[in-house]
Amino acid sequence: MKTLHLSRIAALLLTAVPLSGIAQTAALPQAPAITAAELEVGKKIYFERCAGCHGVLRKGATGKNLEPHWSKKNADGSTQEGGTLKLGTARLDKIIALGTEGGMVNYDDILTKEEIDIMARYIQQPPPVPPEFSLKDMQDSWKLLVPTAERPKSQQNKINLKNVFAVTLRDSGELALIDGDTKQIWQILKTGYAVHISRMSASGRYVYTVGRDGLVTLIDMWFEKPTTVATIRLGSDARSVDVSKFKGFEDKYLIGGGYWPPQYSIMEGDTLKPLKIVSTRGMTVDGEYHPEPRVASIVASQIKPEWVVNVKETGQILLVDYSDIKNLKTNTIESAKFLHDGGFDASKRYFMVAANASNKVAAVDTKTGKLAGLIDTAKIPHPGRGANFMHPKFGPVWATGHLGSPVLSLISTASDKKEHAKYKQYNWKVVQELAMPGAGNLFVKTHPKSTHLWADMPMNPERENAEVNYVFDIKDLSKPPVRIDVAKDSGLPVTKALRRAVHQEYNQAGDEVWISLWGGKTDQSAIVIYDDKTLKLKKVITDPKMVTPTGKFNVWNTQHDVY
Ligand code: DHE
Repeated sequence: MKTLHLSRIAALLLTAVPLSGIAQTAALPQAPAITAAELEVGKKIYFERCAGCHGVLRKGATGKNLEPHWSKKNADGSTQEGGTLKLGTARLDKIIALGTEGGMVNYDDILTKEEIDIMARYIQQPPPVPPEFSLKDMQDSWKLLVPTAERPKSQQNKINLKNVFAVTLRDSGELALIDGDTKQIWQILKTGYAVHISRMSASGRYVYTVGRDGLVTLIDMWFEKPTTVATIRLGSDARSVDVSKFKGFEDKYLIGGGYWPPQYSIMEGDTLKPLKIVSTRGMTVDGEYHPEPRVASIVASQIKPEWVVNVKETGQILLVDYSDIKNLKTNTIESAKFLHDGGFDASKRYFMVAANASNKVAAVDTKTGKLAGLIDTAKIPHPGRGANFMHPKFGPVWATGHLGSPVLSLISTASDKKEHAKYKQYNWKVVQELAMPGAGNLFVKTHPKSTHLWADMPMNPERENAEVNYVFDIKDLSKPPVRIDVAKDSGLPVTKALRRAVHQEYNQAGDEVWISLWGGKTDQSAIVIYDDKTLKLKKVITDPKMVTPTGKFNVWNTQHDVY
């Protein structure tokens, strides 16, 4: 058996992620041998790299079930059995190193051979169960660094806040705030481990970020320099936050969605003081109990005092009414399992959410509180927030890309406008699939002022695909898309690690597109900016601190759901 060098183990265990409370269950005698130190390494790597797709309890979601042994009843009454023990170390080694056609990415450029071997043996052991996280735990983790009374009463800087971009620096656990007008880095702030998304307060003053370690950071942009004014933990693993946006509730509440424990938490918007936790454990749409239904995307309605909370494993979409937190009213909408990311349609009445491993998109009518449509799509839809535009033939459509299929799907969305009545026949159907050169797309984007639809493919294993974007002409979708080599345009040297061109974001004016180059863990990288009309390179923002940039959130567009 290969052993891992001790200093490497020590380095791996130096972590900001609060894993110490996760007790490892007893080793399985029939599983391959693993030392106590290797178990700790496996636990850390699993949490950081695998839990997002496979679940903490390894019951599977976007990724496959990774329990040592599982059995399930098929519809015809037969029983199917499987598990990591059955696959064995050699096969698991290969899957982890090289990935699979099913969408599992290769880890041979991220993990060492020894680490891959540890992981192949680690996942044949039973999953350790992390501790729960109560309101008291949230309270204890809460740091109000600058009380509201000590904050500025007006904006103390000359920055055009509406055009600021909050940029995730994934592996450095930081957030860069970039002035979209001058394209200068305004400030880089420490945030949680692998900070995931940023959302803006309804007023546009505050930025909220959430990290994979469950840490929420509240940044006030009214100071001369952006300042972290409060932090709190939601648990040990989280992905989503949003604010209360309805009139009268601006900047009042924040909601955070937990992966572990599976629950959502409501906090005061301007202080992060914890107010309430609601568990999402319960029954799937198929009527089976699930112990780990994680909270995926959350979005704030602008037409009601409600959040749309998408519960991944159960396929239940919750409309949570925040007008009375003490007597919380929740409307539960049945859709399809494995809910993940999504965004509003152009009218902002319908929320479109991917049920990714079910190959479906659900459309929620936030006005009536009902499911408007459940649309079959190509494999593994992954929209980000999606892209809305007028299709020359089918009227208003919302677009999603696919992680598992080389197409973009255009779904017709309903509209109250009289002149759109003729498109009703197409509503909640995939009206067109646009061919992409491969699978592995994560994000698509357009803007109401644009005639372009941008699509990335960062999870495609080929360098020539992962490092580029494709741009479709919305006025003539029969034209082949234009290939934009983002990595090449950055002017940065070619590195061993892929420089994945990921996530597009428009500036406030809607005439520039910003794309991140997600490079190696320590490589200097860049944000590459294009003129949306001419598709010509406009500017490269690079800096020694620009390491692993991924998601970017323009204040105005995020605040107003413009995409
Ligand atoms: Fe994300 C959004 C979960 C991996 C970049 N990601 C989301 C959302 C969820 C989610 C639930 C929706 C939040 C919302 O709208 O409220 N992401 C997960 C995972 O579980 C997964 C698959 C694995 C994991 O371990 O986290 C995962 N995500 C990634 C990445 O590896 C990405 C590409 C790079 C990174 O920074 O980690 C990544 N996810 C993003 C981005 C968004 C996002 C940029 C927001 C898109 C937007 O435009 O709103």
